[in-house]
Amino acid sequence: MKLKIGITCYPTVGGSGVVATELGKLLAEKGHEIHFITSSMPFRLNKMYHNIYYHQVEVNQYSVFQYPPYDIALANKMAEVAKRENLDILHVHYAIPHAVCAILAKQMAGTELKIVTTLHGTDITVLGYDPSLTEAIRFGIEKSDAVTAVSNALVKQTNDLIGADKNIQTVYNFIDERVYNRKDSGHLKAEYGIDDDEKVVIHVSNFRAVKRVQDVVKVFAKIASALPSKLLLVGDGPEMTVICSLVKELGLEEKVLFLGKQDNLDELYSISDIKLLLSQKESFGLVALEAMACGVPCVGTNIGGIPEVISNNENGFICEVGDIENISRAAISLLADKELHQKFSLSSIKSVENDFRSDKIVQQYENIYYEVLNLE
Ligand code: GMT
Repeated sequence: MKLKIGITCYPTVGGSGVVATELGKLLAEKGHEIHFITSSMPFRLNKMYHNIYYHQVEVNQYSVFQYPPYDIALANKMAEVAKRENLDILHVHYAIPHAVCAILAKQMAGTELKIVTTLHGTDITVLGYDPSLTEAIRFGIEKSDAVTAVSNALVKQTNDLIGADKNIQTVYNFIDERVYNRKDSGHLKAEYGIDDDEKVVIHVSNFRAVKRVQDVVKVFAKIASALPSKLLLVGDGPEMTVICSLVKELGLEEKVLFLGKQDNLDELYSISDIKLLLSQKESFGLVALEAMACGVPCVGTNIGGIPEVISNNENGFICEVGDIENISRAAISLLADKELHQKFSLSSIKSVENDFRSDKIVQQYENIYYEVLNLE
């Protein structure tokens, strides 16, 4: 049976926005009717689909309110769309504010709408500095009809911190394998002025402090003193100024390319030899999965969901957060050993195919929808 599904996410926020949008697209390709209810057009919604609709949440600034009422405007829009379009499911990404808004919307609409909430880790990160939101997160989780989290680590962390009376199931993130595969983009390497014999190290993030981009630069300094290499820094964010200073201080200006925000990451991964994801918090690490799908082995930190994505010594290396020496050693050993690199590269692609295939993950979400609707 084809369903009418509403999806709410932060459309421009990194991984969660990407996963929510890609899921909507793939569900639409399977014949479901998809209604994005978001504050702006999801940035990956870059193609026309006859069965994808976009409902913009408008938040007005009133002089009497100190803060614009985004949550109420969203709940109102959710209720309006749910009633008018007769939605079966509202799939929201983040417990706060989205699950809480969905619960309010359901009451406003007075329909049989079912709410599925996916946790991406941000709720838990928020809780780390603002425990005053615990009750709201618990409420959002407990009142949802089904709750998923993007890794086993996040399920555990949520249970430990929130202790909600709800079974939270892991549904891993996925990539669109039609986009993320290794391509021949050798010309790019030359265009960036990277020599054939130089190894390419890549890091992609929103440059928040939790991503520890300084560690990436420090590790790269060691790699560059051992092997001819270049570092591609992709993305932008609050740490950028500090990173630029560090690159200068370490005398790496000629070896580090600041590429800013980029869309066609598959092409950049296709000229890369290794990826560094050295975060101190990461509930999944979608960027690692994207790189692995393009045959780029990753070195990641031993936190959150990263070890569920990167298998230590099989398709990459897992090291402790901030352990610059060991991370550098692991990266250099991989870059210097052609055979090992080839083995890890193929194994990365295989792991994405086996465990994170889009059709498998989309089916898991569909099963959850049918289950809450009693349509099994
Ligand atoms: O990491 C960020 O800064 C963005 C954040 C988000 O909300 O998109 O990413 C979270 O969700 C992604 C998709 O599930 C995960 O791949 C990231 O690991 C997770 N980030 C953190 O847990 C810090």
